[in-house]
Formats: sequence, structure tokens, C-alpha cells
Amino acid sequence: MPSPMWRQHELKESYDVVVIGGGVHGLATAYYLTKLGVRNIAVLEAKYLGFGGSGRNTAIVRSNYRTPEGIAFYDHSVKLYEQLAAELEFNVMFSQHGHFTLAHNERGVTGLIERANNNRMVGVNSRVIYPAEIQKLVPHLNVFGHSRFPIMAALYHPPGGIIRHDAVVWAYARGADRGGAHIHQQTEVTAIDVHQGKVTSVRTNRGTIRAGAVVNATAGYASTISKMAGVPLPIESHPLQACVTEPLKPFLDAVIVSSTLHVYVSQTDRGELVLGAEVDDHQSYSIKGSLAFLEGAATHLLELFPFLANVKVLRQWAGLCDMTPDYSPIIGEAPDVKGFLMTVGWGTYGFKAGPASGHLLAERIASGKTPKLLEPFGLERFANDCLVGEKAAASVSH
Ligand code: PYC
Repeated sequence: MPSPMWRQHELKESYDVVVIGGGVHGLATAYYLTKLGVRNIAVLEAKYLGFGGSGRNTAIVRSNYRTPEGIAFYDHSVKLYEQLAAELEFNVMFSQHGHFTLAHNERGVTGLIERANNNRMVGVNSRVIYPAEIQKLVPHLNVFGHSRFPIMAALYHPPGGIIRHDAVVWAYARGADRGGAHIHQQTEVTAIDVHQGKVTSVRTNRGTIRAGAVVNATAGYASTISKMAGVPLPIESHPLQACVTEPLKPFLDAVIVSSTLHVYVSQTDRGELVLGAEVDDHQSYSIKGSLAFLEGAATHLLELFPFLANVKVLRQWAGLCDMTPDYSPIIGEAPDVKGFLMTVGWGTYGFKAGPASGHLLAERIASGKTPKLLEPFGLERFANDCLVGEKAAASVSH
């Protein structure tokens, strides 16, 4: 009988750190905390591990962002992802076959050149390439055929790729469990108690837990959880939809994204195409797919790969994205509530950031000092007018 990936425990009355959210951010934080010697940790998940954004994303990993702060942060994550299979002894199927962001107009090309320059300044491998080279690297892409949106250039980012997102969640969960953390599924947080400016306990559907520190590592409900601790967040929650096709023979080993067409596509090791689009234009907590999304995504995909016209879609879904005003996350301790920490507001960038945010937040909690890479992302930046603008660093509509 194989041993379970993680054990079940009674809820204890007290933990040093209570992490809310059983996705990649929460589990990575717990795992890296155990590595730093903090072992009395609970991870609380309202549903099951990976129910939220970690199980609903399109599994893209990359660091070709716009700002020096963002590029350095996501680069740290890519480097941790590169070691993850060996570190956690679990095949997370990381396939770094390159990430191509297409431009279809002059303005788009200028944006890519700026990103490539910023990437290179921080030491991240990205360069702008033009149609002949794009065609050579992605032979099935419609580069020279008829198109309403001809491809003029691409930002080529060789370290980018895709990973098996469920495997990442399970591997971190097993690592955290082995390190002594308690993972509690079906455990919903109903209130957070704060006394004299310090977090004291977390109330759940299974009882109240005293807590030395509380980490909000949720997506979709980040503002709801933070409000329980009296910390309002500048976040709007929008659904982001995706779908998967029937399996096809392997023809695409790169990730292709187009911000003009708002579409991104990759092919999994099973042969399915995973494709997504922009976030829904209205705020909502819906995780249902819509026909409008399918029509749009399919139309845009066919601009890039017209031969896919008769491919069947197997399933579609949505996840929730917490969007901040500058499209960068909020990580660190709440300025006015001691012991209440957050890794939230990831918008559409969350999955790829999980290892870095977990690693750095664990260091922050264990040492009490903010690591350099986290300094730009505190909640106070909105009051201090120090935004980290990552708008237009993806193929989603921002
Ligand atoms: O940032 O690569 C990305 C992404 C893909 C889908 C949503 N965001």
C-alpha cells in the first residue's frame, strides 16, 4: 500500500504559523519554513489542495517581465522551479522549451524591445526575434501565411515553459508534511482575531487556533480574508478562463502568446492544447466557463494555427485572479497588524511565482527581516506612490 503524500491531523489549539490557502503559495511557504526550522505550522484549505488558482492556471513559467523588480523576482522563481524535481524528489515535468510573445504591430514591437532590454539588464535570457527566425523555431506557426494580424516580431525567452501544476502542489505538500507541517483540508477560516494591533487567533469551521503569525496565501478571496484581520486591500477579483483540447500528435513544444489577440497556447506532454485568454471584463467569483470565451479563444488561436480548425475542445474552466492597481503582488506583513502576512494580489501571475514567494516569505517570517527581492512589493507602496507597473507583461488584457 503506497503511503499517503501527506497525513491527516487533529487541529491543534495553537500553531506558530497558520497559513491560509492550500495552493502553491501556501504550501511553498510552509515547506520553506520547515527548512528554516519552523515546524509548528498549519496550512488551512477550505476545499482541497489545489482547488483554487494552483489547479486552474495554464501552467506557464517565465520571468520575462517588464520592471527590474518584477523580472528579478520571477527569475528567482524560475531558478527554484528548475531545482524543484530534485529538491522535492517528485517529477514536476518542467519543460523549458521557450516562451514566445508575439507582436503584430509597431507599438507591440517597441514594447517587446523594451522588455528584452530590461530582461537582459537583470540577466534574464530574452531577445527580440523576427519572422524568419520565429518560423524556424516554431515551424507550425502561421508566420508567412495569410493573416489579419501578421506576426512582426517575438520576444523569445528560452527559459520559459510549462510545468505540471498539480505535481507542484502535491510535491510541496509532501515536502511540507515531511518537514512537520500539518495540512488541514476542508478547513474554512471564518474569522481572524486581532488584539492591540497583533493577530492572535484564527477561527475555523473546526474550531479556533491560537496563532503566532497568520499568512494570507489565498487567491480569489484574498481581500475577504484580509478584511477579517482589518486589512483592506486594493484588489478586484476577476475570473480568468481557459480550456483544453483533445490530444494531438506533438507539434508544439514552445509556449506561444499574443497580447494583441489575447491568446496563449501550449501543448502538454499528453498532447492536449491548453489555451487561455484575457480576464473576464467584470468582477465576479464565478468559476464557470462561457461560450463567449470559447468563441474568442478559438478564433484567435486559428489566426496563429489555422490547421487546428476541427480540433475538439474537451473541457473548460475558470480561476479567480486578484488584480492590484499595478498588476504586481502584495507580499509581506500588513503595516498595521503585526503577525498578519500576505502573499496575495497575484492577478494572472500567481502560479509561476509560488516558489519565490514561498521561499522569500518564509525567510521574512523566520528572520523578521524583509529580503531585498520582497522590498518593492509591500502593501505600503500604494500609499507611498511606489508602484511596480507590470501592466502588459502578459497576453491577458492588461
Ligand atoms: O503571465 O504567463 C502569464 C499568464 C498566462 C496566463 C495568464 N497569465
